[in-house]
Amino acid sequence: MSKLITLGEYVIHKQQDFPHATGELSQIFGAIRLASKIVHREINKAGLVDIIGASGSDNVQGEQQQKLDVYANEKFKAAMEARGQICGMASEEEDSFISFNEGHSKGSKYVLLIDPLDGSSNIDVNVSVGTIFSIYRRISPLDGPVQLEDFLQPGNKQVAAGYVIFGSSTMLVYTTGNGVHGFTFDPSIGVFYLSHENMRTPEDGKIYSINEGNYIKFPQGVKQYLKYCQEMDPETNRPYTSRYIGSLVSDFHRNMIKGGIYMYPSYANAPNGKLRLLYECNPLAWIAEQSGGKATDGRRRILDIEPTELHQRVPYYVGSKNMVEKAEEFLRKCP
Ligand code: AHM
Ligand code: MG
Repeated sequence: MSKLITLGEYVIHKQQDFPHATGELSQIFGAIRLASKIVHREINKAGLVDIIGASGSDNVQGEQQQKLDVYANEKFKAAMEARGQICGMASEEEDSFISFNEGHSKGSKYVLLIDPLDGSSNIDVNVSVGTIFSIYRRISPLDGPVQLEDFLQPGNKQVAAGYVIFGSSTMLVYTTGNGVHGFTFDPSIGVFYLSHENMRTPEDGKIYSINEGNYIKFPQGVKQYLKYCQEMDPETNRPYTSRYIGSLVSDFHRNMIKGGIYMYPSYANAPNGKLRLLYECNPLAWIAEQSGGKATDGRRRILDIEPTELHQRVPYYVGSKNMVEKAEEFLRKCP
């Protein structure tokens, strides 16, 4: 019989795995859990109430925000600020980082980086979206204000990372460096249950995910890798299957479970691609590695890239180890 364990219980139980176990991680997860439930509720009634549609304001990347982006950002911010374990937060929806360095957050050791609602343009058409988060230990002195350098740390310094997928069911998946664990939300009682302990991704896969509409602009190596994916070779299970939702968390989650590669390469007028290193690529790269997969920018390990700015973008290849290595091979030959 399966055991009934909640996310809250599991995090407390696993607290000893956390490098600096003082109970703070479970409180931070408490905040993430609460905000996720609120966002879940809002997303699920998006078709019923007049909340969907562009809010009219642009984010720092010049893209139109949906109302639920703003809503999710506000809820995560409020939940974090109320706890006091996070001294600052950087969000894809904010121009610069926010400091909570007042009152009970003064002297707290962690910063949060978050994409509060990734793929939000999908909400209007009832397609899955996700929240992606990442937690670092601050490096500036605890008695001073939180600094930009606290947020510009390479992904290999993350102490926790995860995502929430708002799909046919809502799931929260996280790692603290001891495997990847998934929890499924039961909305009737408001609880995340442990449903996927120690998630592993297959070393080989059959799915490739990329926006092929940009084909003409892709680097030569990517074009050749795509041709490789589409060629017939029963020995290597090719041709592969093409699947692209256009919602990173959903594409990533499916590929992690089934085996596959997600790619967002550089292209003609976007030398660094589209995805953001700090809010999207690093947390998912760590989860990929922790589940046995790989994440690179085509040459370098994503987690070793030293960030220089908050909203930095990076080409992204993530998923099953052998598939990512094969794509890299094509990129090396033909950058
Ligand atoms: P967003 O953060 O503005 O939502 O953009 C990120 C999203 C990802 O979820 C998705 O994989 C990608 O953008 C899709 O981009 P495109 O439409 O160019 O394929
Ligand atoms: Mg995003």
